[in-house]
Amino acid sequence: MAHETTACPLDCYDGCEAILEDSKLKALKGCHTQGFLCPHLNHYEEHTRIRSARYKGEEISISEALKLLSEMIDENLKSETLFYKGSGNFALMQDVTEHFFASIGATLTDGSLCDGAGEAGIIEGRGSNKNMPYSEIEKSDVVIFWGRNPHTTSSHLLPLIKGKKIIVIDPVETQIAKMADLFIQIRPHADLYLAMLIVRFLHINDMCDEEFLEEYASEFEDYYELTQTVRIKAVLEEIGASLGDIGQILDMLYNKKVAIVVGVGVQKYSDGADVLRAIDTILVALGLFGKEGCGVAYLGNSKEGLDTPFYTHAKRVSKVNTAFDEFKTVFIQGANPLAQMPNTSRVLDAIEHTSNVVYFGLYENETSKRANLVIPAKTFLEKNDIRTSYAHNGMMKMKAQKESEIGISEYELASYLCKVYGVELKSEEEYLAYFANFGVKKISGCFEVEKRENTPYKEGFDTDDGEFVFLEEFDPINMERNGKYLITPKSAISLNSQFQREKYVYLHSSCGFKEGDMIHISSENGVVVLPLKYNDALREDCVLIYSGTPGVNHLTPSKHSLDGKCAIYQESFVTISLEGFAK
Ligand SMILES: Nc1nc2c(c(=O)[nH]1)N[C@H]1C(S)=C(S)[C@@H](COP(=O)(O)OP(=O)(O)OC[C@H]3O[C@@H](n4cnc5c(=O)[nH]c(N)nc54)[C@H](O)[C@@H]3O)O[C@H]1N2
Ligand SMILES: Nc1nc2c(c(=O)[nH]1)N[C@H]1C(S)=C(S)[C@@H](COP(=O)(O)OP(=O)(O)OC[C@H]3O[C@@H](n4cnc5c(=O)[nH]c(N)nc54)[C@H](O)[C@@H]3O)O[C@H]1N2
Ligand code: SF4
Ligand SMILES: [Mo]
Repeated sequence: MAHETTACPLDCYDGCEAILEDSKLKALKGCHTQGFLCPHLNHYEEHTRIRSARYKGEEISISEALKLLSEMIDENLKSETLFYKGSGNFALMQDVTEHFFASIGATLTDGSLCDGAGEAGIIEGRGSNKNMPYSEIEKSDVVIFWGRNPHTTSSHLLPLIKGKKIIVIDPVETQIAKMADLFIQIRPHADLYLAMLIVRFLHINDMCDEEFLEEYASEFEDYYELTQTVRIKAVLEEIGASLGDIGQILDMLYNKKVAIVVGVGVQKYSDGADVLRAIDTILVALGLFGKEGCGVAYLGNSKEGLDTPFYTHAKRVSKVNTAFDEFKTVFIQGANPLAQMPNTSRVLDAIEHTSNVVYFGLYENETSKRANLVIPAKTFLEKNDIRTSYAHNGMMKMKAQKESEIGISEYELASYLCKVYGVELKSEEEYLAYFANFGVKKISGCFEVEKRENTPYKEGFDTDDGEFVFLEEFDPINMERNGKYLITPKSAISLNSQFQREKYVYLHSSCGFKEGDMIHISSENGVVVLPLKYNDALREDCVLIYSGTPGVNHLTPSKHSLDGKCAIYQESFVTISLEGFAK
């Protein structure tokens, strides 16, 4: 019997559609998936999940867990309960719990561990963050992968870029860098300068689209002046690019349909917003916004074009540096803050001083281990939902594929709590239908979010006067190295801290240490000790520890980006030594 399909719920650009057949997850082919899934979903059901609820280490039933949860909420002022949600499951019904907590006056979060700095920069320039979808990247001639690793994080883009000219700008020689027509192994945190210099040379070489600039970006001359403050020769030498590289970039971009595909690596810094704005400016100079096959593909807002049926008004604290111990009860859903928030020792100290820590998730991890109440969730295969993506315009229904005795869905949990506290809640079907209404079936037969455009900004930008707002000043990048750069990109075997976790530190083989040596890595925030593996795809001035590696965030600061309230994981330098020989 043919049954209805679901979609991968993970925090990933691709948002693949799938179906469970003969106990195996299979990809759909056609709308938003090219007939294959990635290792995460191919092995999804092999990962050991939490099977039962527990309180202070003792196994309890789900109904006992729910009762305990409501008692915890009752113990204190409602604002002393914090609802903290991560991105373990990206589907839309996941917010139904937020509806409950907001409705009773609990505290929620804002800010971002992910793409918030870059998004802020995009909004400052364009007035909104409307993304270039995959279907448009497919129409481009040239694709620049700027701090984005598609083989690991967006593999469904790869079939769409066959035959195109590829430029890669990354401190790591990634798989896509090996295939590229041009690869710039840039020094980390130097992208702002490179983006500014590209625009400067576009202008010098009369390659700018003057008509476009006059109509949609009339302050361009001022920006050009700003780019003149970057010293060409000295800066290029420092950042790992040459005049020849810039010349090649200009040749490859001129008169072409250009897609700049940007990831989160470039903006894990205090000035991350400026970086995205400066990258945008390259396409502004070329007049390529609002044109077919052209644009910047970053992480769009996955909820773009939708309204929420849920109550969301609440007092909020930042996700980056929340002081958990300022709350009596902390309810953590779909997240592992003890591994993924920056500055782990600070987070750990706060969690240990919080009376009630509730973990609602699928897997055991640092956070579940320290929670007094653990509630197992249902997997996406066992519940109904619907999702959208931050990289394409699809809307994917997620029909439950099987039943299970284990866990409770977000809707069931919210529905229990709403009943206890007299909060209004509609039926699950009504919410799902509400979301589905923002979708429309296209001629292709695929469902898409109706209000999203394939080529946004056709009639100018979404700023007050329709013009692009240029960067007017920037903080000069500190070219002094106080140690090595820490880069923490995504791993192919984990989805942040879900699934198989990495456990090594990676250094260039010229580092002076042996593979397998226990390396002591320290920053002003803390220390982690990890065994060494060589990776000659790295620059010699970089230390790579994948996101999700236990302990990595002992090294990272709990500060915010200047704009966008975003974590700045790569802002601090690290020093390395052999364990036992640390100063
Ligand atoms: N397999 C897998 N897929 C994932 C995830 C995962 O954990 N595993 N996580 C998901 C999530 S939450 C997100 S946000 C996305 C992120 O998707 P991506 O942005 O593609 O992921 P990253 O690996 O963080 O960064 C991409 C590249 O940026 C480079 N980079 C780091 N610092 C700099 C810099 O200063 N300048 C430049 N130019 N490049 C730099 C890194 O070397 C890396 O190759 O991936 C999603 N997909
Ligand atoms: N150093 C460093 N740190 C980083 C990053 C980095 O690049 N470097 N990346 C940052 C980024 S981009 C992100 S997005 C964050 C991600 O950080 P988190 O949002 O904390 O993500 P995960 O570590 O993947 O944890 C997700 C949890 O969700 C649970 N889960 C999965 N599915 C469901 C479900 O259906 N229901 C419920 N209730 N729970 C579920 C799983 O048990 C899992 O433990 O990490 C950030 N941390
Ligand atoms: S590529 Fe992304 S959306 Fe597709 S199956 Fe893998 S994790 Fe899920
Ligand atoms: Mo993310």
